[in-house]
Amino acid sequence: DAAQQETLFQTRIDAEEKIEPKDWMPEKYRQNLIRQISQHAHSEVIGMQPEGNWITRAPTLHRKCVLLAKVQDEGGHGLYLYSAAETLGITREELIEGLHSGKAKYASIFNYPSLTWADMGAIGWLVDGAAIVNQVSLQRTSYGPYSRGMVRICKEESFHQRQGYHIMMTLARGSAEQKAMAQDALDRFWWPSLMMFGPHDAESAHSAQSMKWKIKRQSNDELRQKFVDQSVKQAEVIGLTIPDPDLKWNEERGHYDFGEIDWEEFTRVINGDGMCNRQRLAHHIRAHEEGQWVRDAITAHEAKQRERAAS
Ligand code: FAQ
Repeated sequence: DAAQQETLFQTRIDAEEKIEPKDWMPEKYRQNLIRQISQHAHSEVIGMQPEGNWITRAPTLHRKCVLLAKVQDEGGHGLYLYSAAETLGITREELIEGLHSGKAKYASIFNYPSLTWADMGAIGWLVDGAAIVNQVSLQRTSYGPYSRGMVRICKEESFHQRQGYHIMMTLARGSAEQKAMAQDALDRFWWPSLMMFGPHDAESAHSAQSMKWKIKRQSNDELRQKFVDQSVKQAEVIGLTIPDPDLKWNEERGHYDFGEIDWEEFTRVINGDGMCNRQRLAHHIRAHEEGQWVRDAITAHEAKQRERAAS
């Protein structure tokens, strides 16, 4: 019966077995995974916009090639993740509909504008940096297709992080104006990057169950702390200052203490009222509508192939 199946399922999870698409799973496990993976996929795809904004204005041909490749990678990550979500019995159309209707979320960070070239540095360094900390942990998630997707995504993401850090390093070593531009990007992206890890553990609606099912392997606060600890040294090396007067090494804890996130801003942005929420969604809807003829052409081509194979 159902209770027995649930116990057996938890035994498999506790034994570190991966759950595969055709295995029995509790309905809430399935729904929670669809929510998290779809949010993750939408983030990758919406995340192409802030950087896409700078491809035509990259300062050198080399930087342009790198940025172009990076943005394409994010689109690819979105596709792996949509495929992983589809193995749970939801269609691509339903997933996109969830994004367009506002039912499904995507990472709050992509609702902040990219104002200068230095933002390409800050996004790669901090946003991809935060994404990696989270995704390295998710490589061990209990759902097989998600876990395997994360392994590949992490490899690409670490290159993204380094290209961003390299932009910041170059600007920080440049003229006074360039260094100021890098500092300004850090000032604007620091706090939103910390918000990427989600609410405090005590406030996190899904954490307890997701940790039990090993969908999540480390908590929001644990991962955020890890990110802060690694970023402090990286900022020091390039001579930039993290905009947090409360940031201080805590010998006893063996970690940096840091200031409180503006949770009112966080709530506002995840509920649709950030600086760029409307623009990001409108852009996605327009691109999706403009791409309808491609989907129609593929469907027509497939139908023709099937017809030919049958005759
Ligand atoms: N933004 O109970 P929790 C990338 C939502 S990296 C928006 O703690 P959970 C790469 C949460 O979904 C970014 N919504 O939830 C890239 C839930 O929503 P509900 C993508 C947020 O799931 C780099 C509610 O609040 N990475 O794209 C945020 O246990 C550069 C309650 O929160 C991932 O998605 C937020 N920051 O923990 C691309 C990683 N935080 O139920 C381009 C996978 C929370 O109300 C350029 N996801 N929410 O609909 C996760 O690890 C988890 O879902 C967390 C949240 C940790 C994000």
